[in-house]
Amino acid sequence: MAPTSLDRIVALQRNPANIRNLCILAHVDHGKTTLADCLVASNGIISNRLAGKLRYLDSREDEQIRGITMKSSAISLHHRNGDQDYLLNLIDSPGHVDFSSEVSTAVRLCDGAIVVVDAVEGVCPQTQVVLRQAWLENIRPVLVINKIDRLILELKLSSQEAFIHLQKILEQVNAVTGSLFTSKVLEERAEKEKKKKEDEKNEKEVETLTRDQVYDWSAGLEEADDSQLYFSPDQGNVVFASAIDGWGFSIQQFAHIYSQKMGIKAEVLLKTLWGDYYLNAKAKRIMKGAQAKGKKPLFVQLVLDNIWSLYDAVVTRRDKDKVEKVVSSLGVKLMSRDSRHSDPKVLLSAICSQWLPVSQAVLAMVCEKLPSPLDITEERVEKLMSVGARIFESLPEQTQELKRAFLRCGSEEDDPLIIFVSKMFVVDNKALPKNRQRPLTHEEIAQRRDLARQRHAEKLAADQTAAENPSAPPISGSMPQEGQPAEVSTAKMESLTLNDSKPQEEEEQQTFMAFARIYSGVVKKGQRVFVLGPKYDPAKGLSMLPVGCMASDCVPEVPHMSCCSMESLYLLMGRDLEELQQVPAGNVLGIGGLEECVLKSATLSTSPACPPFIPLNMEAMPIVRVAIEPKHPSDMPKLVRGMRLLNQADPCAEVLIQETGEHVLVTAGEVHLQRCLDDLRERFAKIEISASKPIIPFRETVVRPPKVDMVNEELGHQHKVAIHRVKEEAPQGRSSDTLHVDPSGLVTLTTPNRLASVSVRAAPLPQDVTSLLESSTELIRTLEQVNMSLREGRSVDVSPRTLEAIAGFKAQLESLLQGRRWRSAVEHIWAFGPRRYGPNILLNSVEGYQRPSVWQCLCRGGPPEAGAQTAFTRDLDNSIVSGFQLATLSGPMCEEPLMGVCFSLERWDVQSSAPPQHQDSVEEASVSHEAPADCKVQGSSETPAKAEGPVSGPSQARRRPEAPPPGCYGPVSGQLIAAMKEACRHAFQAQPQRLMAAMYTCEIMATAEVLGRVYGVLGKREGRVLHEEMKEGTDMFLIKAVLPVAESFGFADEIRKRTSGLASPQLVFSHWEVISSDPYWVPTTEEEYLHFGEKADSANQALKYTNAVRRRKGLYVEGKTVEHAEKQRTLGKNK
Ligand SMILES: Nc1nc2c(ncn2[C@@H]2O[C@H](COP(=O)(O)OP(=O)(O)OP(=O)(O)O)[C@@H](O)[C@H]2O)c(=O)[nH]1
Ligand SMILES: [Mg+2]
Repeated sequence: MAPTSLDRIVALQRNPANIRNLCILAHVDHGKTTLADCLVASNGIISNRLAGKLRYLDSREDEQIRGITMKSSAISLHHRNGDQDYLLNLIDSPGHVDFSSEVSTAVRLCDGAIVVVDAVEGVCPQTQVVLRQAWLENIRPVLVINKIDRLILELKLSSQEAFIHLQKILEQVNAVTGSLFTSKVLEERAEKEKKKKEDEKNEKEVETLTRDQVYDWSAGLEEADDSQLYFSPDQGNVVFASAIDGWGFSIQQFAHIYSQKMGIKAEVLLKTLWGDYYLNAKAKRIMKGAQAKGKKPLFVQLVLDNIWSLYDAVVTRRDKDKVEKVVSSLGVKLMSRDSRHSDPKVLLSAICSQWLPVSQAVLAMVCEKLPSPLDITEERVEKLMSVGARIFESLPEQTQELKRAFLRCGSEEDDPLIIFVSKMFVVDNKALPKNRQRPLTHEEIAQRRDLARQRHAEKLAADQTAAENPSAPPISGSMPQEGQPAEVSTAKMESLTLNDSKPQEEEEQQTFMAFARIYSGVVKKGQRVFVLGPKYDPAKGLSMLPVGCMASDCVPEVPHMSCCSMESLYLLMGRDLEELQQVPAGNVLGIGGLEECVLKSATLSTSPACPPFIPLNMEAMPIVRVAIEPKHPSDMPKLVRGMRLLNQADPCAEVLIQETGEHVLVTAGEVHLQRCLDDLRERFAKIEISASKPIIPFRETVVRPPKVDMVNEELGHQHKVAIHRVKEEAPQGRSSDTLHVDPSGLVTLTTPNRLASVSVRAAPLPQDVTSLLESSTELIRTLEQVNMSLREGRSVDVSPRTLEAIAGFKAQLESLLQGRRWRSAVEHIWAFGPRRYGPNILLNSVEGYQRPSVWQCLCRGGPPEAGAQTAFTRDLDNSIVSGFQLATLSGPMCEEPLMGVCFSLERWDVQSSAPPQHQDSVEEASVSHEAPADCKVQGSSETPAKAEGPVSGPSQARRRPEAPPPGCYGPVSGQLIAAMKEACRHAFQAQPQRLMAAMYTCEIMATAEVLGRVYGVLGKREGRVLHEEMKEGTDMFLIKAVLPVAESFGFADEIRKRTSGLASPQLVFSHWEVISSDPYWVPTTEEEYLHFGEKADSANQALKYTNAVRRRKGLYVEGKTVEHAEKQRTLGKNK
């Protein structure tokens, strides 16, 4: 079949009812790209023979070498289904966890998805993730159960066993969607209740929002329609396939075949083919209860048995006669080279791909079951348009009107243009249509043929003359031919050769391309549009811009908005691009020339009323960091540029410059890191680079004092030991009367000018609270934003859903923080940190100090009344928070962020003016040399780049009443920040300190033979097996384990090597775990001396990690000196 012409595709683009935007999603290696190959082959872009082997959409070299997909790429296909022509914009996505951000970028642009599941492996971790992603984006999935051939050839299941196995897989998939659906229905139900309640409240105006509500949980589930939701072959949303052998079918096809053969109605067959029905041959009737009566189910008898016997004849027994019979009964035509081929699989796929072509089955399902761009639901549009905590109804009216444009998906001139760019990617300039070698037209071929003949004739003639007249110089081409002078012909040849070769330089360059979807309007080449950043506020834009303002006008400066023109539009065709003049609504396209105004993703529109789309749901968290430097220092500018490009081209990679000046690259995992480094070397920087060892993140925390020592003996005085150390470690030169640590761990610190003092105590938060804080960062961030607005006196519309989430979060915290120690702690939360949303808490335990609660958005009655304290103290509130933020951002052990620590401020004295003896005391205490160090906190030198930092500095200074304190100390607010920070650090050190390590979870599937080796590798790397189970119906074991990130490098490779490639783990970041050993432990008791020796020099894992981090950061590390070194060498004499 010839490839579909560009004109045809352009024509199809204009009919959105027949467009399907879809992506292929699955766990790694379940066969997405192989399936995509089959679909691409159906359009004649690659040959059927190569389908499954070529992996056409894996266009990168490393993708081909490693055999995994690393980026999502799109291709437009044409399919004729019934009497309708369809345009399918297909996006293949990667399945490896490291690249799950690429999946997010693909899912956003689609309306539907093909979820592929391996028939042997079943539902795997990433399958669940992609199903959830599809769900979150409200796109409809269909299912392909792939690799059925493995059930026959590898697992050697009988057709009956395979049927049971397939049913189980279907159940597993449906269980995942079912749980997603249930939680959604319950959520909606809760929201409805909430609305009802609010209405009632408005009427009565008595009840508060936070009151607990009692739901009838089962209600709602019964009413909700879930028939569309589940995968079921009789619904037509499941295809069984073996992409590698090129076959696939839905039960519709078999129902159709057998209704003709057996004279049973197709509808009846459709309902009974998948299920507990059997065929009563005598009565020629379909009966229920196959299992109970021990009969063969219809699906086995009519469908699977055929396939099983085909494999048996062709692959297992190689029975030529039988094959011939089958071939003739199926009406399949075979080429003799296929039937003679030594590999039976070739013959098999030749038969199967004609009998049950997988592309037919899958594409028909896609056309029938997936929605077109016109079917976009109101719910999805509202979700896309409502950024953050805002409710759709609170958007400006003009913005709300755009919803209709989304729903209409119109391509008329007056439809507003709305485009979403989900990622930027690079293409080689070579691949651009303008630089590509276009295929020769017939005339050109004829012309070339003529020229070649002519050259040949000239050469012959020249030879002849040379032979006749040996003295003449043998210049070929100098002989004028009949009717055509020689000069012309050579000139032509030169021009042809010139056309073929491109300038060297151009070949090396890259072009950025935006991966985008157009939701409304029609985009034309050269058109100017507004580029709306994620923080753009349409209300602000509309108020600042004149009415009817266009992107082509000269627009005033609006925050987070810029203008750009669409330089070029492309149809994405896998490895190729085709240039387009305009693209109507509902299509996926590539846009060139946006690299200056779009970093990773953006919303483009001709209307300033358009809101930015909600950010992508990123599943992967960048966690692996490396510092990068060029091999030759002079290449630094190239590296900086290269890293900037890489940052733009990769949705997940982060690039930053650390305080130390190092260029750091943060990636999702080892494979991703490798790809980013390759990209830097070969594409973006084109220099030799060296990368440091991965920088492993740690967290610092405190724990309850241990009850037993290292040899499990009861311990009573450990606490005191810790306090001694704090005193010893107090920085030299600090007068001890500014710092006081009492035996219970309360640290009191006075500012250098003696005007203020703070008393802080640190305590570990319960583990559940820390996990809750960690999983609620988004919510805390929203809470902080709302509080910020309230503080500034602005009112915000917060959606009831967000309010409810905040109330739920508070209730959860209250239920977790129980007991005497935490009494009314939740009410007294002052701040979260670091960065105002981290997993540490600052508590207000100052008697009599009242401040607006962090939960003030929950009480509608406005901020509570201020307490008895002076306005001056409240002005300094911010300094305390900033000090806390700084302290939690980098801890005293190795300057890593804190986690799970609660600091409670128990006393806080501030004198608003200098006491009379102030000057004297300063001199007496001789702390003046310290002041600069403390003042520094205000500047940027001690403030890590990312910290929101001492935001209060200047503003506090302005607000500060009365005379400033003596110049050498700087403003009170600044000193307070430093004092608070130091107090927190000392309070932290007064408790038993521990390091926390980042942990991966990994699921490894392995056969029984290699199980032992897998355990070996896990054990060596400090991994812990959580559970192990046998996968039903297979001889595979599924092992779930946790592994410290610090030990994970090379883990996947080692496992693969040790098991000869039979097991390959996927590492996903899961949580932080306290390393139980104390890094500062020294033997104290007699037993400990006995057990560990005087120097206790057996490996202390925590100390090893701490020292490694300190060394990397250039901090002081206590080194071991060799006390008694002896030369071990024996010097030979007279040698
Ligand atoms: N036996 C069998 N193997 C298959 C089938 N389909 C794909 N494979 C093999 O499975 C492996 C992975 O196939 P891919 O198509 O690259 O898988 P993928 O889902 O695209 O993988 P990622 O993109 O890396 O997530 C390849 O070795 C294929 O040959 C099938 O139907 N049967
Ligand atoms: Mg792939």
